[in-house]
Amino acid sequence: MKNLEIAQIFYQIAEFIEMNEVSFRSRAYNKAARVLESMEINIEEIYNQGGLKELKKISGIGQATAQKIEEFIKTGKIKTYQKLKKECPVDLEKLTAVEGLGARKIKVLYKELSIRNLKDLEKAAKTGKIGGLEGFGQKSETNILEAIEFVKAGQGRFPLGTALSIIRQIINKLEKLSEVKKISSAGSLRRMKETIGDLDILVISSQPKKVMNFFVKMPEVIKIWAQGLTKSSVRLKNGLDCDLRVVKKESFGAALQYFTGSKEHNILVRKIAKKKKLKLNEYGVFLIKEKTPTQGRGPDHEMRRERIAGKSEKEVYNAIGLPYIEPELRTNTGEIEAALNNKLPELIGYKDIKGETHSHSDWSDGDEKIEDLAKAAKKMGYQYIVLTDHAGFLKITNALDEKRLLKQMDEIDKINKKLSGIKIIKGAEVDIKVDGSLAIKDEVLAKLDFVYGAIHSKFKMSKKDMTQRLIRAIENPHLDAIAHPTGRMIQKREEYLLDFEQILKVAKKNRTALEINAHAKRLDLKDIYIRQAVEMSVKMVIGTDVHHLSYMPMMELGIAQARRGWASKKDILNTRSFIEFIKYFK
Ligand code: DGT
Ligand code: CA
Ligand code: CA
Repeated sequence: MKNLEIAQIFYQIAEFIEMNEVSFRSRAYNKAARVLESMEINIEEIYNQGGLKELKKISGIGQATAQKIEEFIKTGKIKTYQKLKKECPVDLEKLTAVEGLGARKIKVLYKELSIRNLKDLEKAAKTGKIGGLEGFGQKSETNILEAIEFVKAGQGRFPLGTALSIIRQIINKLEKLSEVKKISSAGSLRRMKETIGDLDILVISSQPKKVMNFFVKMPEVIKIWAQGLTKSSVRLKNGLDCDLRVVKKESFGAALQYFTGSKEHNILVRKIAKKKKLKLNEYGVFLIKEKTPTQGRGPDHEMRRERIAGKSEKEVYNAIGLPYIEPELRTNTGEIEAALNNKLPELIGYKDIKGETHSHSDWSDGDEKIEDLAKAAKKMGYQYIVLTDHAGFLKITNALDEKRLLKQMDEIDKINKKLSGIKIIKGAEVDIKVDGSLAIKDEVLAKLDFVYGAIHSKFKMSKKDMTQRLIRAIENPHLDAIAHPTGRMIQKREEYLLDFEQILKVAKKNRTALEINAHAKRLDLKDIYIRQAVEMSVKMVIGTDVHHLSYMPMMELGIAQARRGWASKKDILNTRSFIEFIKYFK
C-alpha cells in the first residue's frame, strides 16, 4: 500500500531537485519511483523482514532512496520532501501534470510571469504571454490550454494499473478473514477499464458486521463515507474510494453481474430478461407468475416470484438465454447481439503470452543489463524476449546508432549461447523521422529479427501528414511493427491526429503488426482501435516497454486491453512460440 505513496513523493522530490539545480540527482528518485510503482510486493513487508539492507538489494533503490523509504515507513513522512515542498513557491504537482511542462519550464514560467498554479498558467496562456519565453514556441499556448483541459477532464479517475495493485492488497487482507466465504472485485476494475472511478468489492459472509468493522478500520482508510451491514464505503489514503458489499450466497452471481456493470450493459441485459417474462435484479433471476385472486393480498398480491438463478454469473446469463459474457466485453457495444447469435469472440487468455516484444536495456535508456532482462523474461514463463533498444537520433533515450547496434547484436549472440530456456531476439525501436523514413540504415535493419518503428518527435502534425509519415514507415520492408501507434499517454497526452483506417489498410497489405503497448501510462492501442484491427485481420503484438524489470508484469494490462478490443489468441503474434514468432517476421 505504501509503495504508491512513496513513489508519488519520489517523483515530486525529483521534480523539486530539478527545479532547484537541474541535477542528475533527480534520476535516482525517478528510478526508485518507477520501481515502487510497479512492484507487486508491499515494500513495508520487505523492510519489516530485512530492514534497510533488504531495501537496498532491490534493483533501482540506492542508499538515499532506501533511507527515505525507511523514514516513511517509520514516521509516515519524508522530511526532505516536506522541506522542498515548503521552499518551492509553485504547485509543482499540478503543473507537472500538464503535458510538456517539466521542472525547467515551470521555473521559467515562475521567474518571468510569476505562475504558481494551474489557474495562473491558464490565464497567462489565454492572454498570450507565454509564446515569447525561452523554451516556448509559437504553439505552446494552444498546446498548454489543450493540456490543461485534458488534466481537468481526467481528475478523479485512477489508472487501472494503480487501482489494480491497491484492490489486490485490500482483497488479500479481506480474504484472510475467516468470516469471508467468497470475495470478488466488481465494477469498472473487474471490466479492466483503463481508468477507475472507485473500487467495488463483493463478499459472501454470514457475519457482515465483523467484516465491515474490519474494512473501515484498515490502516489505509482515511474517511468513512458510510458503514452498514450490506454496504460500506470509504476513502483510501491515495484518494481512491472503495465500496464493499456483503451479499447472500444464493445472490452472489446476480450481485456480481449487477455490480460489475457496465450500467449500459446491464440495462440491455435486463430488457432481454423482461422479454422472456423474467425479472433480473441484483438478487437473482425470477420467474414472475400471476397469482390467482384468492391467494392473499400483499403489495405483490397478483404476482409471485420464483428464483431460477442467482448463485453464479453463468447461471444468471444462461437463465435469460445468453452465454456467459466476459467482464471485459460488458460495454454495450455489440456484445449482447454477438452473444445472442453465438458470435462472441474467444478472447486471448491472461496466460497466453509466450514472449515480451518490447524491452530496453542499459544500452539505451533502460535500467537493466541484457542478460538480466532475459532472465526475468524466463521467470515470467516466456520463451523469448525481443530486445528493442532505442535506435536513431534521440539523445534523451541514448539511442543506438548503426555501429552500436551491430555491436549489440554480437553481444546478444554471446549471451544467447550462455543462457538456456530463454531466447533473446535481436530487435530495435527505431525513430520514425518527420518524413516517415527510419533513422537507421536499411542494411543494418536487415540484420535485425524484429524492428519497431516509433514516433518520438514532432507529435503535432496535420492528420494528412501524420498518416503519410506512418504509411511511409510501414511501407519500409524492414519494419515489422509500429510501437505505441497513436502516441497517447493516459490522462496526459492525447493521441496524434491519424487516419487510423488508412493505417490499418496499409499495415494489412504490408503484413506489419501494430503494438498494444501495455505500459500503464500508455495502453496504446485503445480498445476501439484494437477492435478495428481485429475486424480487418491486422495482427498485433503486446509489449510492456520494459525499462526496468518491474514493468514486465504490466503485460496483464495489455492483455486486458486486447480482451476489451475483442482480440483472440490468433490476433496477437506473441502468443506464438519462438519459432513461429521468428518465422512470421522473416
Ligand atoms: P467507475 O467506478 O466510475 O469506474 O465505474 P463503475 O462501472 O465501477 O461504476 P460504479 O462504481 O458507480 O457502479 C458499479 C456498478 O454497479 C456499475 O458498473 C453498474 C452497477 N450500477 C451502479 N449504479 C447503477 C444504476 O443506476 N443502474 C444500473 N443498471 N446499474 C448500476
Ligand atoms: Ca466502481
Ligand atoms: Ca462504486
